[in-house]
Amino acid sequence: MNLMRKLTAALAVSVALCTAAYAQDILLRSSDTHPDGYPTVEAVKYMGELLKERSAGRIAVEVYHSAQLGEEKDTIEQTRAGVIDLNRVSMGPFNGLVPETRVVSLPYIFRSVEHMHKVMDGDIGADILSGFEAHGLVGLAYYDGGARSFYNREKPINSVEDLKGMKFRVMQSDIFVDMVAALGANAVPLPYGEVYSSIETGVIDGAENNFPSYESAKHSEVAKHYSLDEHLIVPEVLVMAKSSWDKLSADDQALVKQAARDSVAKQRELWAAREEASRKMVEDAGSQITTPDKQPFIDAMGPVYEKHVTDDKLKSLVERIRAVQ
Ligand code: GTR
Repeated sequence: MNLMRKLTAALAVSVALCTAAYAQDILLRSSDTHPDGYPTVEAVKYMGELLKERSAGRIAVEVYHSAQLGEEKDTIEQTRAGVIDLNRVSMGPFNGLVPETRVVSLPYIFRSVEHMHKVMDGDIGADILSGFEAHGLVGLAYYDGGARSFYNREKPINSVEDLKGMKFRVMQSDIFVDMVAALGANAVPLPYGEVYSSIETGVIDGAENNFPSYESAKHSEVAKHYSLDEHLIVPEVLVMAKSSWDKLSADDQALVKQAARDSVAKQRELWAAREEASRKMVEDAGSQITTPDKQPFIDAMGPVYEKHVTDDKLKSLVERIRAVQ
């Protein structure tokens, strides 16, 4: 009887342990440079809600917004090291690491946001996403980042000539440095968090970004001239640490991938609304928007393509992207 009781107790403990192991929460920590409420931050939160619901509470996502975990270049390294599980970043800062991301960082590679969607939602997008795997990351989904244009504290920009000799901050990638040089201006690669004070103190004349970043990072307070030249349409990407991914069961991996995919439509919806709202906000606060003829800007990009589109893989990606109607 005594033995029976002991056996039953032992069984109860192991059942409890198994259940505990099964019910154990998986917490995925996610990084974003943008403030709370920004479309990318909200989209990853939404993905977290979907995951929680679909895993019956086992998997949760915690979003650390406002660069709480660091600037993008650093968080990319921390994600590769598995310290951060998820990271929502621009494709730009990946240029030195993941060669496939270079093609979407070429100026005027996309004719429009619709063209970018078609490309990224199809085979080419899938090929680029799989390029992250060799670098300790799993590419989960693309988000919208709209079009990026130049803004500055000095004067309205109506032509390429107006940019001559000016100093602009760019994301940390050699392609963007050469892009600015091709326009006759000077590029200063800096982390996002240093842009406001660098413009304010006159270390640089301006930067380049979409309306929601220009507005939410308050660059619009210190650089009132925004010129809609739309030289870059760089998608945002959501990546996961390969080591965090490998810890998940195949079923949970599928849940994560699907929730990420399902957050894309939500992000696009939030993005469209925020782009319009941000533009209105900065205009109301006194920003002057000019709309220069884009063709001379496009024509000036020849040297950037000549220098950076050299290997066959990139050449074929450029051709494939251009062929998408
Ligand atoms: C934003 C982008 C960020 C960051 C930033 C920058 O548009 O969403 O991920 O790359 O630009 O310019 O550093």
